[in-house]
Amino acid sequence: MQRSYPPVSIFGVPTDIGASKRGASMGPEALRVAGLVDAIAARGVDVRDVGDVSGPRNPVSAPVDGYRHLDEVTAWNRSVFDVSTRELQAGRMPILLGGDHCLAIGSIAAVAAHCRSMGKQLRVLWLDAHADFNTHELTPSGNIHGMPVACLCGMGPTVLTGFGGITPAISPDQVRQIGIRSVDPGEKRLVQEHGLDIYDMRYIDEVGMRRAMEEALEGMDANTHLHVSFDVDMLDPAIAPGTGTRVPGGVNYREAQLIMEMVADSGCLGSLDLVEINPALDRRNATAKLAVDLVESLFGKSTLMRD
Ligand code: NNH
Ligand code: MN
Ligand code: MN
Ligand code: MN
Repeated sequence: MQRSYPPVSIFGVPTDIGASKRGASMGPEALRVAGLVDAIAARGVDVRDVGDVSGPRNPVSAPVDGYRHLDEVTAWNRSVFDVSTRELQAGRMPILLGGDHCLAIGSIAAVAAHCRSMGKQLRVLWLDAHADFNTHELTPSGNIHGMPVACLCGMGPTVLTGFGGITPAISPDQVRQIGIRSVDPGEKRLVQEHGLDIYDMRYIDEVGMRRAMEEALEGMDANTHLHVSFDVDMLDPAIAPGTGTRVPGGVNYREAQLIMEMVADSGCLGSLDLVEINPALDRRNATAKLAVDLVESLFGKSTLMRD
């Protein structure tokens, strides 16, 4: 089956404002240097790099009321929301090059608003070692990159929960999480309370990635917009060392390829975040190169058999 993809717009968001380790701000250039744009173009997709958005510098300050850098996180996400909305309205698929994962608040709020206006169903596939479901009361770090899913579900400061005009932007039943293996104690309770659909590493070990992904993609149809939010720390640190919060026991190379191939086969991919690549911690850009390989599979560079 030959799939066709809508035109794609890539934009960089060079900040590490939601993390406490510096360096994810260099992620967009690392992905460009690894050949992301040419790799997508080679799949026959109309792809344009629209450049970087700008925002405040990282003041490296301590958390206030459980939030580190709330004003700056808000400013960056406002820009992300605006660019994502502009590209979606132009009929293009936005690909966000982070940057840390707090930026998914703006990108997914934009996608959710767009889906509402188009009468589309939204499904969010959250690929991560972490659930990112902390609140300012529960967070052990104050880092807002540990809070985006909670903010999108309406639990967070009003400056971060209202981007699309409707709060909450999404509900927990639209989210599927894959690769999870580090959830903080308070966060764990909140995740259970809200019934978040989590395919953690234990589950993947037991049933295999194929079945986990079949379940995660279940119920989608031609009217579904699938947003993939890919935090590279989902991957095992042995193959993806360039990230700020490494957790052992992650997704291996073939499992990661299978995730992307199954998303490609769904035909529903509508938008993508590529976040948490930290070149300062990487080995010769290996993590960015791996992310580019995986994106090729997301755009259908899969097996010989199925094309
Ligand atoms: N759960 C931790 C926190 O909230 C770590 C979050 N770090 C991430 N999330 N990279 O994906 O501080
Ligand atoms: Mn994350
Ligand atoms: Mn993570
Ligand atoms: Mn409160």
